[in-house]
Amino acid sequence: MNIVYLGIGSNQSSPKKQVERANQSIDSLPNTKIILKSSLYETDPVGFKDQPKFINQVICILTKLTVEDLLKHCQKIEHMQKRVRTIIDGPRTIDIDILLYNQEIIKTDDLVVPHPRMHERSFVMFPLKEITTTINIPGIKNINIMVDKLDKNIIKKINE
Ligand code: PH2
Ligand code: MG
Ligand code: MG
Repeated sequence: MNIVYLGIGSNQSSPKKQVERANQSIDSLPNTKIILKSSLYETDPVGFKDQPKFINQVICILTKLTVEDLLKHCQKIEHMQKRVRTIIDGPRTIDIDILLYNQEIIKTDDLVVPHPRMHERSFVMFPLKEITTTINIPGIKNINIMVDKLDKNIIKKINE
């Protein structure tokens, strides 16, 4: 079994529903179960700013899928939820990113894990901290010090 953290985001076509739908699809993947879910967060757009706020969540899954197969399944779910790729960092119905795959460092043409910008992003690190107390990101030292410097004011936990 592999222990994997996924970052989920949406800012189009009822974002909360899109995130919930992605959760259901991920939980239905072969040999895969969601074991931990963060709350949903409403977050200010990072990068390209002139777009709606996002709903973000981090989940932890146990899976027998290889990282390559998991990536293909995530892309298929994005496709099913009608994600259209226009501008970099632009609006999307759903984005599913592999943040961590065990403690492995993976660099291929299609995939870089750990996700290279995860430790700089409030919309990833605060939901992640909600579900794990002992975060280790291979290649990143002093993660707690880094997270303490991230801006908490650009994300808001949503009460269900
Ligand atoms: N994803 C991006 C770029 N900017 N900003 C927020 N708040 N949430 C995201 O999920 C997000 C983003 C690229 O994947
Ligand atoms: Mg992303
Ligand atoms: Mg992505």
